[in-house]
Amino acid sequence: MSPVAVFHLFLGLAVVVALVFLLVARSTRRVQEVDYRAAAQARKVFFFTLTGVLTAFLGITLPRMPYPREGVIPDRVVHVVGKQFAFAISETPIETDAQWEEVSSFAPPVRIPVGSLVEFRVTSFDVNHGFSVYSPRGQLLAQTQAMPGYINRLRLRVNEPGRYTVLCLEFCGSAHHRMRGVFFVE
Ligand SMILES: [Cu+2]
Repeated sequence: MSPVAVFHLFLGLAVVVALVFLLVARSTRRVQEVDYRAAAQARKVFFFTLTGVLTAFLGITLPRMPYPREGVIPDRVVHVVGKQFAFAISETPIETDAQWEEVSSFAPPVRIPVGSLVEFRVTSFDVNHGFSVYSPRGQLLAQTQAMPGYINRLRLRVNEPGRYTVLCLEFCGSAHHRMRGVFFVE
């Protein structure tokens, strides 16, 4: 689903929620007899339905978590370091500010064979950043935090060839909106 479609879906749902609130607010103007037994019954049905729906969602989504699993070896390891206001993305570790400068400003973008399972090892040299990967069609595929002092591992199988964009999803300062990176899948 494209980001614009998601935004429209959100707008539609927001209108529905606002209408429900309005209806409830209006309904409180009239005094009504309340059947407490029926209300308790409805609450029970609501509780069990909600629990069922949430359990089903957990069952469907938990196995798709993009975190490393025992015994699965990634095809490629890509090192990512965020720093105000760019990402350095490289297949060799980035350990110093000089290396970060070199990689983020001059190194050619990383190229990954299509279909690879990539493990991104993500960290930051200054403040918290958000590391998010967008497909060539602009879909948000996965994201994790880039945190100073930690290496967060994010795994992603890249099945679509093209130019992938990395954006920062954590407000990190004045030029946060310009903070981006790129890699290619081919
Ligand atoms: Cu940022």
